[in-house]
Amino acid sequence: MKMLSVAFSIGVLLALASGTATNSCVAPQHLVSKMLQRLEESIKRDEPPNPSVLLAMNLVGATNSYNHKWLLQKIQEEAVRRAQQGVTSGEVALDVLALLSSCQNPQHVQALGHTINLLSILQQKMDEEMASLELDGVPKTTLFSVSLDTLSLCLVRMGGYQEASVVLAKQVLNPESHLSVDTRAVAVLALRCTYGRTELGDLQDLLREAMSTVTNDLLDEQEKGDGVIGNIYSTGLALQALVATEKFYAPRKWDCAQAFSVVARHDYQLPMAIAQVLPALVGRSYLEAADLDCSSTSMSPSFPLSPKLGTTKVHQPTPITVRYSIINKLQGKHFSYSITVEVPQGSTLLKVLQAAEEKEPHEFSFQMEQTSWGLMVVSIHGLTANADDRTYWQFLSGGDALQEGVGTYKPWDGEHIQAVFSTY
Ligand code: B12
Repeated sequence: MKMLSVAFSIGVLLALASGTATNSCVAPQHLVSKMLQRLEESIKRDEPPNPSVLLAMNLVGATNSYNHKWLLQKIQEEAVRRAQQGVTSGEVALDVLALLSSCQNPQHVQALGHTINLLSILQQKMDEEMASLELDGVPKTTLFSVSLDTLSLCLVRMGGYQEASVVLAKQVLNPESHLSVDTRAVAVLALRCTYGRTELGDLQDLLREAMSTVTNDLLDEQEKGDGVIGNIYSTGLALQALVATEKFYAPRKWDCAQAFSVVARHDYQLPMAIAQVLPALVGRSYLEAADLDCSSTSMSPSFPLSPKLGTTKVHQPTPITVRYSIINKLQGKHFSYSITVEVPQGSTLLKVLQAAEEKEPHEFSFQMEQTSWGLMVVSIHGLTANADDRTYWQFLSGGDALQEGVGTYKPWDGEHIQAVFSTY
């Protein structure tokens, strides 16, 4: 059943890709199928619905499953629920992109007996981001989210996106900004949208310069990284940016085959990571979220979302020793504690944190929150990260920031992991 649905989705995908994709860069079909299947299997009825997953499925044309329908409905319900509780600008923007790509009107989101206007909420959130940028030089959340906001508002042609694009363009052009590849990539998608919607010569010049600078930097990074742009998890968004901006780095050519082969070699597991890279594999990007053809109404057979049958491992893996330190030299009463724990080989970093807490609960207590990328550590030793202060718990090994969170990173024997209270 499951294979049938995926096969059907791929059929739709290929039909769409051959009919509409303008970019010659399309990854091998088996890679796209594998990633799509993983993405569809990640949809769990007992977990919060992820708008980035729906957006990616729509962009590759995998829209005709009951799974898809279920996800859309849950995202609408969650949007209504969150509108009453409090939500960040980026969260609203991702909901808007997911709904637009499902051919739903974000101005009338109906669920749970209420109707909300997501666009007016987004507009208001964007105003708050811009006010903060003007006052403090930093947004209320992050420039990553402001880029998502700008892209969403631009796609629906709602006010505010041109001013925001000017800010984003200046930020990406400022070498002092030190923006991550992920942020620069989403900013480029937003700028590309605005570029296509403005007649103002000065604005076009600024946007062209910003897009050309960033995309050439991304291509340089790809050359330097043998196909990887930034790290393996930022590569997805970077590929989307390159898909959408060909004419801004022309006559330079993009070796998309090299980038795709890097993606093919990496065993992506996290739904978010797959959702960010998948659209680029079929020559698409978030820029096309509002241009999709939703006329097809037929449904593929549903496949039951049964839990995977667990394979119980019987052998006991050998233990490894990991040193773990927690350091706060930033706020309140400074502290620094270290501990050495034993965990089975192949354990995630989370196991190390749990073992440390079990051994010395007074020092190594910690708390986590579920997010779209999995479990994020929000508090250690009673010290809690705070978006208003822009503080967070950063994880490092040998002085380098880890590229994965505690739920997936697997420490090696003898490794020293540090959790350092930091600002972003
Ligand atoms: C902004 C950002 C942050 C900010 C979030 C601050 C904030 N209040 O907004 C800060 C600086 C705190 C952060 C921290 C980390 N991040 Co970060 N982050 C991002 C970024 C650039 C954008 C996320 C975002 O805002 N999305 C839009 C909003 C609307 O969606 P959202 O679902 O609500 O976003 C939330 C989650 O993304 C969550 N989050 C952010 N980063 C991470 C990382 C992990 C592992 C988890 C579980 C959650 C999480 O915070 C967001 C706000 O609440 C992404 C890039 C990307 N490609 O997605 C990287 C990214 C998600 N982060 C990453 C990493 C590795 C980390 C750290 C582990 C780095 C480190 N060495 O310490 C830490 C988390 C450590 C911990 N305490 O558990 C990786 C994750 C890769 C992976 N395989 O898991 C990414 C993909 C960057 C990359 N290319 O390497 N991050």
